[in-house]
Amino acid sequence: MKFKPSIKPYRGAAGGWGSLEATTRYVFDSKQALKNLRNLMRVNKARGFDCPGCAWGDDNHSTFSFCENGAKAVSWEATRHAVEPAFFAAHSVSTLLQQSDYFLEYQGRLTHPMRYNAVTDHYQPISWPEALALIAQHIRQMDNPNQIELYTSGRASNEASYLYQLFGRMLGTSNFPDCSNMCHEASGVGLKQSIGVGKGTIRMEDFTKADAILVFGQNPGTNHPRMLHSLKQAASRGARIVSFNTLRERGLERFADPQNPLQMLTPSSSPISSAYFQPKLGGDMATVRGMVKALLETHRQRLADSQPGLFAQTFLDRYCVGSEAYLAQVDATTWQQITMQSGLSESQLRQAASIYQGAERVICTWAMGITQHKHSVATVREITNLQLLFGQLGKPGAGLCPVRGHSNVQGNRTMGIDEKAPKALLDSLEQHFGFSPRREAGHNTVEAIEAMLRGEVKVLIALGGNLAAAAPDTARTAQALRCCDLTVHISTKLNRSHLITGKDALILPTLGRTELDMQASGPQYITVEDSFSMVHASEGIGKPLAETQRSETAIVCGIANAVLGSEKLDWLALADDYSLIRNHIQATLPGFDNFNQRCEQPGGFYLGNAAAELRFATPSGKAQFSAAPLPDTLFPGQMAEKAPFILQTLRSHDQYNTTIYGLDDRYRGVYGQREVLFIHPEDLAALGLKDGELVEIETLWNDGVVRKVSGFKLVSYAIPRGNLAAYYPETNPLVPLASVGEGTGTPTSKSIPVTIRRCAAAPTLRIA
Ligand SMILES: Nc1nc2c(c(=O)[nH]1)N[C@H]1C(S)=C(S)[C@@H](COP(=O)(O)OP(=O)(O)OC[C@H]3O[C@@H](n4cnc5c(=O)[nH]c(N)nc54)[C@H](O)[C@@H]3O)O[C@H]1N2
Ligand SMILES: Nc1nc2c(c(=O)[nH]1)N[C@H]1C(S)=C(S)[C@@H](COP(=O)(O)OP(=O)(O)OC[C@H]3O[C@@H](n4cnc5c(=O)[nH]c(N)nc54)[C@H](O)[C@@H]3O)O[C@H]1N2
Ligand SMILES: [Mo]
Repeated sequence: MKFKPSIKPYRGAAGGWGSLEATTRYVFDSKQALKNLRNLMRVNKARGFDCPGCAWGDDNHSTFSFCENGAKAVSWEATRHAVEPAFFAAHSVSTLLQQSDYFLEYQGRLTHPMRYNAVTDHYQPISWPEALALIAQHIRQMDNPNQIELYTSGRASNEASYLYQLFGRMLGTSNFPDCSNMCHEASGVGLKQSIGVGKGTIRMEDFTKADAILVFGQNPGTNHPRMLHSLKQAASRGARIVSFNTLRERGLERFADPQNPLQMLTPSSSPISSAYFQPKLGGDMATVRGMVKALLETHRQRLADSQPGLFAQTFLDRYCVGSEAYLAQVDATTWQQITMQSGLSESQLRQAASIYQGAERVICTWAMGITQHKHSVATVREITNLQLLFGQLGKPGAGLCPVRGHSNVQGNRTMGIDEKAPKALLDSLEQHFGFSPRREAGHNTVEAIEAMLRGEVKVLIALGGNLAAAAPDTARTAQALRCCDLTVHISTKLNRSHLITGKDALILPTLGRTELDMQASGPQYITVEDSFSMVHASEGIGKPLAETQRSETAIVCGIANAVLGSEKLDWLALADDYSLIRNHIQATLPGFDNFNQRCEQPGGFYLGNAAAELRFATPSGKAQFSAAPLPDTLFPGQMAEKAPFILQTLRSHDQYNTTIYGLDDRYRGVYGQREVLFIHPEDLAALGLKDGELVEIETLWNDGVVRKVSGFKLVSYAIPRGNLAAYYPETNPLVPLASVGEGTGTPTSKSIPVTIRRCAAAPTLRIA
């Protein structure tokens, strides 16, 4: 890693030599080079483990299919560095709090269960039986079951997360805040309202058949690098790829394939996008509205000329309701509103519309640029409206594709990690296990933090993740964690959440996905579900670093057994043999028939998607157009109108959420630093500021709380005027807890009204 900070434009393509070089650097830098390579070769194969990187699917074709960022994720987990009791004896919690997120995780893997001692301010070792007994004791002291919050991060397996929610429901709560609440919640909510199922409708092979692929608010070059292969293959057979992104992202512009040696030998790279539009932050609903307005005009013109219209009329008549009301709303939306909100010109929108019109089969994909706004549900539904008008559902090469983040976040929801679980799931659990689960909705992530702040939460258990750094409003989140009587983190690596403790606190060290999971009945595999509803087995091979580490599944069973005993369910027997857990899953969830047998299938099995078969589980039984007007204001808060800038918080190339692998963001030309602020050069000039100057960023909000970070270096960038971008989690102190998406509760991490001013101070550690 280079420590000397510099900014220099990246001239290469995404994914090419630069990428392979960085990958090999990560693999060979590690003391475990050979083991890592062996692991990589098995990543995402029929046998072997599922890549703990992103939730993209597997094509099972190329023999060495891994990406640079998957390699980082695997190497990071496979480190032989250990954070042992001696480490905690040497460092107090207060001194560790002064360290960066990069430093904390870099120390290595957690090996022993540890309990915080408030008197000495150090973590001390505790045995597993004592740790589990302590959890049970705290839970028994609660006045009611809703004083517990059970957080989940999306890496947990199907088996562990199923038992985790079952434990919580048997205890009597439905408080299951999870990372998805901060991520793709809007996709789930919006799609459910429109098409009756909260998941994507396409399968991976649809990318080989699409004529056009529209990519909204997503940076696949960094966050879903294997998606670049699908995009590149599509582009090279002539499909049109249209990118809508506030920033110019290298990975969406050009791509060279590290799996394709011939291409690597030439300096050229394939263009990915045939058109690249840069809407303003939050401008995508207006963008799609503009495309539909242009298409509607052509449609009407055609009908007037006695030609067949553009829209899929038979499809609309048979499968949809509400298209008339929607088109009336499109008529009522003026070009002026559209161009103002989208930041794109009428001619750009007409160009996008004409590409759409020219394609027989269209896929729309999206990620956080769509879901982390105030009006994200409305935007997801607007994209769905467009697809419905053209009947782009229920046929090969077409459909809707929210590209998920964490590798098993979709599986977690399927397994019942859901604070608003569907009735069918609760009925089925009730019937199979013979208890009455709570029917009222529980807390999502922001509600959980608010409940902690009110002093209503006694116990927080986190199955993975790093709530302290990932959640918004860092200072308030820290205060919230400190209000708990007991915080428990089931983790692979040391992170900030371990250092901001409840009155009592435990760290429980767990195995990672790449490691051998040996239980009483022999080695175990777990299962995961990708963004394409494919469920497949994942079996680790690496030797665990310490015998004191336990699998997530075993830890969840241990907690449940300590709290609930074995009368209703023999939790420990389930931990001995995960196939028994899969039998329960099969008995209670649709689509999992012959679950254990089907795990043997290379590539796994498809869970199915009713909407993709044109069956719509909506109140009308049909796909429902949304007729929402464009929002009056795009941004949250009463002061947004006056804000000179809107800031989005996003990921660099060298990070996995709150895990910081390094300090470079190669495709954006940033090296050796993370505290940068991307800004339009004319905005710089207008403010009388220069590249490289340091600024402080302050949120404009109306609750009297000052939310400010300082020491961010200005970097001119291809970004719309009035928009800014900076990395998360450093900017999470700026996101007000109360600023959440409508109907989702998702923090509006991509639209924070801010002001900036020059500052002299060097960066200071600003977390809690
Ligand atoms: N290597 C790596 N892989 C990851 C992750 C990681 O941190 N590192 N995180 C995982 C997780 S949990 C997730 S959710 C995904 C996240 O995957 P992404 O959604 O790609 O993640 P972000 O970095 O938040 O990038 C948001 C993108 O949307 C654009 N954008 C922001 N706002 C808008 C907008 O209003 N309109 C439009 N059109 N564009 C906008 C930004 O410029 C940026 O390109 O990646 C997953 N994969
Ligand atoms: N401002 C801002 N905030 C955001 C976002 C944003 O774009 N902007 N993005 C949001 C999104 S999309 C997401 S998904 C959340 C992410 O929120 P989280 O999922 O809570 O955070 P991560 O950084 O992914 O969690 C990393 C930690 O997980 C633990 N870990 C890693 N692997 C394993 C494992 O196999 N098992 C277990 N038990 N633990 C493991 C390690 O201890 C590591 O420190 O952040 C959200 N926060
Ligand atoms: Mo995510």
